[in-house]
Amino acid sequence: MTTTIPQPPGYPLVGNIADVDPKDGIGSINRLAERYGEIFKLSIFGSDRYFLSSERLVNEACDETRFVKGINANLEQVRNGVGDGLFTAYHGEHNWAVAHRTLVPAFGPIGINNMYDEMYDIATQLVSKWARSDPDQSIHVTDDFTRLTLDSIALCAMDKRFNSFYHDEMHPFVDAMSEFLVESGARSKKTRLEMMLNRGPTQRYEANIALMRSVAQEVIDRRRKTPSEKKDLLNVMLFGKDPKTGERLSDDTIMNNMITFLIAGHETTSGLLSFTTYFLLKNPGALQRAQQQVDNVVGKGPVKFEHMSKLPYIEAVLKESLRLMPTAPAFAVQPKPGTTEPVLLGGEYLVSPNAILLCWLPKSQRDPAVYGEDAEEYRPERMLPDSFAKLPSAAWKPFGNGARGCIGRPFAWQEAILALALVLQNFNLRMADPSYQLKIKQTLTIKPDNFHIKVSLRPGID
Ligand code: MNH
Repeated sequence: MTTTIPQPPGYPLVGNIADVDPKDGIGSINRLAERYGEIFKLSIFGSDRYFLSSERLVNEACDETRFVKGINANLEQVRNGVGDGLFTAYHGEHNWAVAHRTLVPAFGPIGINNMYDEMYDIATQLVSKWARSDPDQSIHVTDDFTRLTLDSIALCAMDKRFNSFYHDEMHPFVDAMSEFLVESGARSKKTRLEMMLNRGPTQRYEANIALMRSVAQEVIDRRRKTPSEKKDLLNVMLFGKDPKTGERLSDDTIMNNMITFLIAGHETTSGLLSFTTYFLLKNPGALQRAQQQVDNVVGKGPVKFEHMSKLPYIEAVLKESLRLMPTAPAFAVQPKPGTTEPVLLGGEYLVSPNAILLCWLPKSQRDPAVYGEDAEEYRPERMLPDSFAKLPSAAWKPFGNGARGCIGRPFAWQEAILALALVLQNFNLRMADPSYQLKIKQTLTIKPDNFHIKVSLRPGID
């Protein structure tokens, strides 16, 4: 006996398109999950996607012997700019495997340790900017964290300084990149006819792609002309070899991955730091405990690489933020190639062999069966090492799964711990508007919308 998978009624041809509010995709899916339960189906223009909202179903979808990464309509469009880069490569694509094997060591412990000084350089730019702000000045938290994460990845990945803290306007690359991402999302919902009739957005889209690629090409050319000893990601890509096949990466692949790192490497971490700031201000007990730990472990001196592994409460605070607000809210899988029969999920649901399954983290990471009555509450204690280790394996998946999980996780983690430790060491924080109600800004990722704080230097810090 199988259970019918619920689906909202919808319309002929376009299917369930009206069930997702383009301005509030996350809210729409959450409400559908609340109404229909741990799995429901949406059909849009004839393609089916199933949303999984319980830990047990996500856990099954994470079985790499049965499911592989799915490239959904949105990622399919992102390929227009970054091709078979790591993030957008199809399962089994040769260039993915070559780039993955070549780059994995660069993102390992030694690689990330090597990047510490540059991350620190950028993080102190944020601290200096805030230190100079008037105590009554409102700081747009997300903008400054975006400056931080973008400048860090650009410096560490390819020795390029965007110097975002010195400009009100972002570098042209950044605008091109955000417009490219927004339009990729929009295109995934347009028909071919619409795109043909209205060429304007497509022309702009192509111009943005060209701009990103020319900035990347310049960086590559400059490095070829003036080689450096730096062990950054660019050198690894230019001179490294696939340990298995001995192949080198082509310029095209290098460009695809450089842009991929800039895209994948900044919005998500900026959102993480922004939500964490929000949650700490809403939970003064957690804020106090986090600041206390920084004071005890780091004191008033410089934050050093050695401190990174000695701040478990800071890590718990970050993990709990990613549980409630996973900044990449979903990842997609599909039955592995060659599957021809419907697939049984959870022992009761049948999904089609070409189905896209979306692991819907805003719900699966709040599954009351795992997190209990207070699943909706921000409680970093549950993320301290002992309790974290006891969570079922799919309870916390903000970095995706398995071979196609986030390669940048150690990078993001070091960057976030460092930035948060520096901020807490130096500042007391408060909401600019104490009645601020959390609103979410959605692009490919999520961030708090219009969230401002005020800061004051802590006594004894100058
Ligand atoms: Mn990241 C894949 C989340 C930071 C580069 N990242 C993924 C996936 C998730 C994810 C989820 C899996 C997507 C999928 O299955 O379709 N990433 C995050 C989060 C943060 C993050 C929540 C920060 C917080 N990511 C970073 C940083 C970088 C990066 C920083 C680069 C320096 N991520 C990647 C790349 C991939 C990826 C590259 C694709 C990996 C692969 O498929 O080989």
